[in-house]
Amino acid sequence: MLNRRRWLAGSGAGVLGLAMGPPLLAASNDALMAAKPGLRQLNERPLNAETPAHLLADATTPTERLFVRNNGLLPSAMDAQTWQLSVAGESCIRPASFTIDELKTRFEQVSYDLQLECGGNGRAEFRPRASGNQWTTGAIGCPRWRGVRLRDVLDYCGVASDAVFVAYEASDRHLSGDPSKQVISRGVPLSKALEAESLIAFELNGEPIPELHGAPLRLVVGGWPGSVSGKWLTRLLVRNRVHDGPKMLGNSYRVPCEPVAPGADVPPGSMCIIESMPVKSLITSPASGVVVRAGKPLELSGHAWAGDLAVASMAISADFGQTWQSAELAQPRNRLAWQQWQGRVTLPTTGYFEIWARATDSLGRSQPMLVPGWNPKGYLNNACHRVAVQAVA
Ligand SMILES: Nc1nc2c(c(=O)[nH]1)N[C@H]1C(S)=C(S)[C@@H](COP(=O)(O)O)O[C@H]1N2
Ligand SMILES: [Mo]
Repeated sequence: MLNRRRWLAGSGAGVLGLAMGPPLLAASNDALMAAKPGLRQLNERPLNAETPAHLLADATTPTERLFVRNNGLLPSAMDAQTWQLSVAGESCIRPASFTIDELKTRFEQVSYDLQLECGGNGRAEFRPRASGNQWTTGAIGCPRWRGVRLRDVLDYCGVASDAVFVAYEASDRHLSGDPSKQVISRGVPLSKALEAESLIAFELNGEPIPELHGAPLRLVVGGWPGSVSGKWLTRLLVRNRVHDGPKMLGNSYRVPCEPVAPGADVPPGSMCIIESMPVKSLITSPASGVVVRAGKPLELSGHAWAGDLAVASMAISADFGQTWQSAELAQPRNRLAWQQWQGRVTLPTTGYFEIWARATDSLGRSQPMLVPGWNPKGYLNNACHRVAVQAVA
């Protein structure tokens, strides 16, 4: 990491460390990724990594298997003892500031499994190609978060009647090195912010949130693109207009308001902010490429999720979609947590097969087989997941 090189260069002089106290440096990429065995690193700066489907079998995603999406560089300090969260904005009646201890003692603590999916998950399949991280299927997870409700903190500070949006600011560092530039500052309409599951979180899977995932405090707003779940949260803004921070405008996390032909030029005025993520599913077992027995039952399993909605049914096919059968689908642990499904197929002959899985949401909308709705930045690809299996005698 550039930062580490700078530090090493500085420490050669011998005085920097003494003059400035202990180095408040984020760990190197190698050290951070050592805690993520099996993840596929997409780039170095910023650091991004996705999880192969067969490593996502757990109902509650372990931290070591949660994908990583950064738009900038980690903050230089992430100390839970001294961290402050301030609440302000045009429509905040009583601006305030809280330490993490104050948040923990003043407000009820709650814990939910909440799915976190990058809006660009599946981007690699768009043609013409969309720029950005070439995520395949692995920018999704559903770990357990613990924190306080965003709405309780907003109630405490008072939300004026003209409030329409709640946005976050964070302390990660811009790639340009310019300290006056924010990496990302996004938000959600007030109604989403006030949902019971929208959290200001300080724990991930029972531990303090680790550096990569937003230590020591982050927002978690399940069911919407991951980019609204601000990591390294320093400030909340109650806004009287749609938030206009970095990555709210242009093609960022926005899609054409009406469908466009692949490759079309879309004027900014015709782009709409992404809200709920669409229905989607994963096959976590078997892993793609496995060799199985022909004529013997093959157990299938995975997860399905549908943004703000629930998944109503799950179908599987082992013959390229010519016939489908329904899979068993469990209830979510809580609203906005993905649901587990299980099925079984018997491959009739030896040879190459694919298992396809298709979820349908509570409004009757199913995943498409092919990449849907081309958009300039390649968001919202919820095409069915397919895995390859080779059946042998
Ligand atoms: N401050 C800050 N928050 C952020 C980001 C970021 O770059 N900086 N990335 C966002 C995006 S695009 C996603 S998909 C999620 C990823 O969260 P994770 O790295 O914990 O998986 O964090 C969101 N929150
Ligand atoms: Mo994202």
